[in-house]
Formats: sequence, structure tokens, C-alpha cells
Amino acid sequence: MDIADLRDRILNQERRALARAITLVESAREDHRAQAADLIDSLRGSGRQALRIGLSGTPGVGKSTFIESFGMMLTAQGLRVAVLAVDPSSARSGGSILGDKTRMERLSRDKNAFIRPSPSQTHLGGVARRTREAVALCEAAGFDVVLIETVGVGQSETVVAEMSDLFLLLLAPAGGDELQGVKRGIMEMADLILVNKADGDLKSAAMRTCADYSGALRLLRKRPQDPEGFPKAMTVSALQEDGLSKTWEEMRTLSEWRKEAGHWATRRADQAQYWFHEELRQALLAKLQTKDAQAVVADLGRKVAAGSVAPSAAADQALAELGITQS
Ligand SMILES: Nc1nc2c(ncn2[C@@H]2O[C@H](COP(=O)(O)OP(=O)(O)OP(=O)(O)O)[C@@H](O)[C@H]2O)c(=O)[nH]1
Ligand SMILES: [Mg+2]
Repeated sequence: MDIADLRDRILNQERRALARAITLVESAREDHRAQAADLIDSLRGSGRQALRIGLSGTPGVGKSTFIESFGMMLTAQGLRVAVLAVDPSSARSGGSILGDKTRMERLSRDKNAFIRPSPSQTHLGGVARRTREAVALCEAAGFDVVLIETVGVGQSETVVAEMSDLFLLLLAPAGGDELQGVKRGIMEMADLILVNKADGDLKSAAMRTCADYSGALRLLRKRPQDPEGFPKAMTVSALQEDGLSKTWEEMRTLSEWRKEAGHWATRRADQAQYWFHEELRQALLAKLQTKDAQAVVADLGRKVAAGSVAPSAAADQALAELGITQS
């Protein structure tokens, strides 16, 4: 594959080139990995920057409906919108691929939109890297907004939040007055909480839920990257396309404030470091999984069990034998 040519065509905003490049970054083949790394590196200086929006929510809350309505609103304003997904369990029943293709029918036909479903990779580390690189590719290809969707099941929110400039949490109206068991850590990541389905019979429940979450957000400790009034909870109806332009307005207010206050650049720099540490951790873990490494570990493990070597000394010795440290 001609990487220089692919790069030029991505910079030229050719969607087929973008699709091919994403296929390349998804590949686990070693020669593909090397080419993907070259490509990503050669695009780093493009100087293009998208607004990266992470979006999380439990199954059925309306993520696909929201992305379609919200995306259509943005493309109608002349913005180019890319949609990516982090799906931690590709074995999830029904799968997001078919579901999203049918649910985002209008957006997938829009020439200013690019939708790429999650690849069928099982471990989150692989999906995270692929999505991060796909975000970089979409950015280089001149997209103004990159939406990164994930279904809310724990770890994947962190992955998405760590590659987004803004993080949205989509919630459904709650029956009664209970908060929906949203984990504190996830609440703390959110810049905007959107209570969806605020229409018809659900409207008053949605407004109550929104008030509950506004209260809960006020109790969280203040984050330096927020101006007055953020994070914020609001109601929307993805189905009736209600509250979407207000949502966009809030997102722009927040991102512009962060840019001016210097938080935007700091956050991206912190994220780059976060991913460096993650990659390093993954690489070391992979090194431990090799057959030779397993043999070394098993052997030292037996010695530790027999009491002939102390655990810490055994760990030092293992690192040395694996060539990670000098013996
Ligand atoms: N009343 C109402 N229904 C909605 C709204 N948004 C989505 N729905 C409905 O909720 C159901 C689930 O919507 P999806 O957009 O597929 O939800 P999702 O979060 O993408 O679901 P998964 O992909 O399974 O995680 C569908 O029947 C939608 O029509 C809304 O604003 N109001
Ligand atoms: Mg969906």
C-alpha cells in the first residue's frame, strides 16, 4: 500500500481513502501495524482539529436516534460529521453494526457524514487504539465534529472520555424519584447530562429526572475545566428533535471557554500521556503472555512457593530474564 498516496487522499477529504485507512488501523497484522503507524505519524502535522464528542448511555436510551438527529442538524449547518463507536462486547446480542446502519439511515446517506461501526475485536485495548487512530484520521480528513459512541458498561466510558474533548451522558427518564444507579465516577466524567425522551407521556418524568441530576451535579466537587453552570443537565427529545440546537449551543459555549482558558490544550496533552502509559502497560503485559515469559514466570513461581526466593527478588529476576531490566 502506498502510504504517501493514502495520506494525500485523506488530506484531500476522500472518504474511500478514509475508509481504507481505518481498515488499515484496525488490522492486527504486523506489517499493517507498521504502515498504520507511519500513516498516523505523517498526518500529525495536518493542523486540523475536530471537536471530539464522546457519548455514552445504556442500551435503548436513544444514542443512535440522538446521533442521527444531532448529526443531521450539524450537517444541515454545513458541518462535516464523523461517527465512530467503541463497542466493548462485539458479541453483544444483535450487535451494534446492523442496528446502527438501520437506525442512522438518514445520516448514513448524508454526504457530509461518515459512519463507521465498531470493529469486531474483543479486547478493549485493541478497540481503544483503533478508535483513537480512527479519530485522528477523521480529524485529518477535515471533519468538524467526531462523535464517539459507547454503550455504558463500565470501562468503555473511560476509554471514550479519554479521547474526547466533551463527554455526554445520555439518560432515560426515571420512573419515581430514584437516580438510575449511575456510578459516581461516570457522573464525574460528564460535561453534559442529557435526559432523552422528554416528549409525550415521558416529558414530566424527564423533567423530574433532569432536576434530580442537576441537584446531584451541584454536589460533585468543582472541576477546574468548568465555567460557571457546568457540568449541566438538560432534557432533549432525539425523536422529536427537540433541545438539540440548545445542546449544541451549550457544547460550543463550553468548548470555547475551555479553549480560551487553556484547558482544551492541556486536556489533549494529558490524554496523549494517558494513552502512552496505556500502550506501555499493554506492551508489557503482552510481553508477559509469550510462551517463554510464561515459562520463566512459572519456574520462578514454583521457587517462590517453595520459599527459596522472596517474591520481590523473583519479580526482579523475572524482569531481568525477560530483558526488561538489566540483570
Ligand atoms: N419517545 C422517545 N423515544 C425515543 C427517543 N429516542 C429514542 N427513542 C426510542 O428508543 C428506542 C431505542 O433507541 P436507540 O436510538 O436505538 O437507542 P440506543 O441507545 O442506540 O440503543 P442501543 O444501540 O441498543 O444501545 C427506539 O425505539 C427509539 O425510537 C426520544 O427522544 N423519545
Ligand atoms: Mg444504538
